[in-house]
Amino acid sequence: MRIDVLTLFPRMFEMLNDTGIFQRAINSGLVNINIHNIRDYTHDKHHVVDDYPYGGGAGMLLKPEPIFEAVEDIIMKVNPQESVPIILLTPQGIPFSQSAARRLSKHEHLVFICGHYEGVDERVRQYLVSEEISIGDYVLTGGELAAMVVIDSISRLIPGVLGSEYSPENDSHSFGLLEYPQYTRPAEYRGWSVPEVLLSGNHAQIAKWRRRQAIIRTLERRPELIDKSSLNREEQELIEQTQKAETDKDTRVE
Ligand code: 6GU
Repeated sequence: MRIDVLTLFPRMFEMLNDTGIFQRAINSGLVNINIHNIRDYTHDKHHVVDDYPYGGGAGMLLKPEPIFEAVEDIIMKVNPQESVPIILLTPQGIPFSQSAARRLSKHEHLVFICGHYEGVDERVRQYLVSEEISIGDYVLTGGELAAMVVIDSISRLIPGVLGSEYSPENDSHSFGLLEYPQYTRPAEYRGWSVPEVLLSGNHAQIAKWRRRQAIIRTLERRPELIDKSSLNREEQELIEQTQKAETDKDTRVE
């Protein structure tokens, strides 16, 4: 996969080159990340990238010309025929999700534009960008950290990046539930024991326990995720029982 990032702060992306998964992704040649400074696509002496909003108001906006020229330059050099997602990182975007990560991980080329200041000229959104992504309902100073979050989650889904011993199928969110609790040695630590079933060697029982724990955890922390997963009848009953137990607890007179 080739990833191009347009930013006013290229140095923020230096950490991608010398950390964990990324080093592996980059060294293996599976992911090729190119960082471009938007300022390099200006033509004036002072390399101006922003300007005042028409109609007045606080803050500055990113000008359209350097962004259009940077994206066009990248696309023309790489493969003018291919349709490449041009992604703007902005708090106004569609909330990012594991399913969006899976969809984007199937592309051979992605372009990310990191928004800054108070925003970007609307024509960038209308005539250049193919989708807008937000990483959550809070405001960051710029799109750079968001771009790194999105790039990390996409890269780890590319076959080979995580190594063969790891498979992303069991990750939280990948089947619509949070991940079940996990334990490693020792079997007892400070008097806290690992659940008996995990030591039993009974794989069917273990799988059942894990599924149950994943459901309970999701119900407690992220009940809105539950509808999205496909549950069998036994699991539906488990949810009803758990919800009933919660209701009984809430209404009990102490
Ligand atoms: Cl993508 N950008 C900015 N500036 N703030 C955000 C965001 C993106 N996602 C959540 N907050």
